Amino acid sequence: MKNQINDIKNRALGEIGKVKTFEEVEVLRVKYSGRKSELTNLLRGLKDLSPKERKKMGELSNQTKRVIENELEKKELEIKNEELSYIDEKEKIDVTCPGEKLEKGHLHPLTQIRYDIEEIFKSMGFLVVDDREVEDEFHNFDALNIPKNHPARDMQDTFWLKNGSVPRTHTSSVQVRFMENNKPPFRIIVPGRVYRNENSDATHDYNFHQVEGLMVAKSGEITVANSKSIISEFMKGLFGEGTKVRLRPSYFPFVEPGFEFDASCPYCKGEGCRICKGCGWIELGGAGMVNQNVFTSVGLTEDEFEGFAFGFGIERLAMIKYGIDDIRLFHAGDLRFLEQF
Ligand code: FA5
Repeated sequence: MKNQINDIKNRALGEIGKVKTFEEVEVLRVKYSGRKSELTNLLRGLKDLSPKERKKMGELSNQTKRVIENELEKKELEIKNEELSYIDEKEKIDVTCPGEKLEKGHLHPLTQIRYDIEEIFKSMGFLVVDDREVEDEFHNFDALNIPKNHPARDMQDTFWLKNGSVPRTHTSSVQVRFMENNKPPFRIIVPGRVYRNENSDATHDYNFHQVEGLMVAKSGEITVANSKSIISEFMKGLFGEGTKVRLRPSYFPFVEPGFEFDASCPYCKGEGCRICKGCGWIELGGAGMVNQNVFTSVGLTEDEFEGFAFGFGIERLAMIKYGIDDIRLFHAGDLRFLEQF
């Protein structure tokens, strides 16, 4: 029996040495120290031994059981420590390490400048409005005193849709819609996307943004001087206090008189540089006193009201503000460009 007990002990210790998980330890506990273990079975034969031998074997088996149980407990502790040091290693936080930089997106430069423009005009009491991008011929052309077959239509190359609609060529169409539904006095700006059937180059795109404006009141209450002062305030707000504005006579069918607006170049302050092509001034958009034909086409009585309108290209304003020399960069989706804003 002594040999059998020693054999059980040696096998148990050998197997305990090899296990790696709590589950395996549990299997060995049942096998070597449980109520149905080999050792317990063997002890059933004690009754057949002499009293002296029974006592010796009893003691040896108890001692063996304790050794096996001790080994099982040691093994359990060992597995537990291994698990803890693995967790320690894996989840270790080095508080001295620099944190990971999170990539944060931001507004597109055209959206940023549009918000700036809106803020400047809102501070002068203007309302920001917009409407549909696909227009009918009446709102994009006819109501703006651009009759059919009039050469003025060629000034704005148009994408014509099969059903006769047009992706708006300017946001003046929204001003027509606004006047149809609102009686003067009012002052509005219309920032929005426009479309023109033309080739793109460094300063032209076929899809760009405009901010057009309209201020209307009773006849005699608004003059060209008002328009110059509002537009000067806008330019100073956008490009800085020192910015000067000049008007040049020009022609747009929806205004009379009409003019074009130039701002003094914010880079060379009028001295002449690469951005302003040496002339000290940058052409930014058109303006003028609203032609009375426009008022009558939206149902307002001729000569009852007067007002001024203006229209600028938002990309062009952004190019000047940020010193960008190619308009196509705005829509190219190149992160190296966009991340600079
Ligand atoms: C107009 O669209 C007029 N509706 C503006 C206006 C309103 C004049 C009220 C008078 C009174 P124009 O076609 O010039 O005008 O366009 C206005 C501005 O849009 C231009 O000065 C320019 O800044 C910008 N622009 C015009 N064409 C393009 C283009 N292809 N790409 C980028 N910007 C353009």
